[in-house]
Amino acid sequence: MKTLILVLACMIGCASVCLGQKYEGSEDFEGTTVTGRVVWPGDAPDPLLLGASKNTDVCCGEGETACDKDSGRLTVNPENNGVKNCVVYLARYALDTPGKAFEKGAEINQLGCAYDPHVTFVQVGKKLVIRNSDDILHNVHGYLGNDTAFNLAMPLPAASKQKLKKPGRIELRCDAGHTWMTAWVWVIEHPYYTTTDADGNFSLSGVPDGVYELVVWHEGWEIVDTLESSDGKVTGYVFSEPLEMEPVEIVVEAGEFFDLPAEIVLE
Ligand SMILES: [Cu+2]
Repeated sequence: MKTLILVLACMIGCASVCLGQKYEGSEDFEGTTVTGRVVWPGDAPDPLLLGASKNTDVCCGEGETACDKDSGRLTVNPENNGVKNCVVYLARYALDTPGKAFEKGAEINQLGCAYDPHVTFVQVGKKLVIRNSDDILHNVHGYLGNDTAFNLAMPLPAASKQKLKKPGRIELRCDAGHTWMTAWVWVIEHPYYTTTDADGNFSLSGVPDGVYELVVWHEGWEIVDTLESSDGKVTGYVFSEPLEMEPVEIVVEAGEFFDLPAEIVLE
């Protein structure tokens, strides 16, 4: 009997996944705006800079032979300790809960040998446009875990469109020797995802009434290993694992705003 109950519970639990449940929002849905802030504990650290020595005319500046590039992997505001580019989202959102409208393609640009934006979101099945605005070869390699989601050589100023069908976090790296270039594309199934701004603030609009687990995620910012070729050239970095914080339970009830009562400390 216990087994039967367990099986039934599992069947109900996975029904949305098994049936290919899709989120459907509506234009006239209002909901509540959830706001909050993510801060760094203690003194603000410097950004993680990585050395650049390839295509330096474009990547560093005309006539330069080397420079340090901001990896974008850790950006803490020294004035207020706000942490930029944390991903804040409602975990385990039931996709059959009606909410705000959701049509989300995305675009990433490669300019000056950096990805812009550093973190972005694209809806499952929608288009991700990747541009190369530099007049040199970039090779965008997207990793979904250990798997390759796409791998695009982009030799000239050009654009490519990708339709991403699998939800998850894709890490971008440049396979054209630009070891400092990394970024993240989250392929998402509902609209309740956002990033923190330069002051660490975030805002999730149009949230329906309900009890949610709000999760803060930050990519790994420490260098665990440096990969080198036989002649001592840096060929890549292994970064520390992303930090996914304990979920914060929030209860959203009808109202225009819900401000988290305390700052979330990234630790
Ligand atoms: Cu590149």
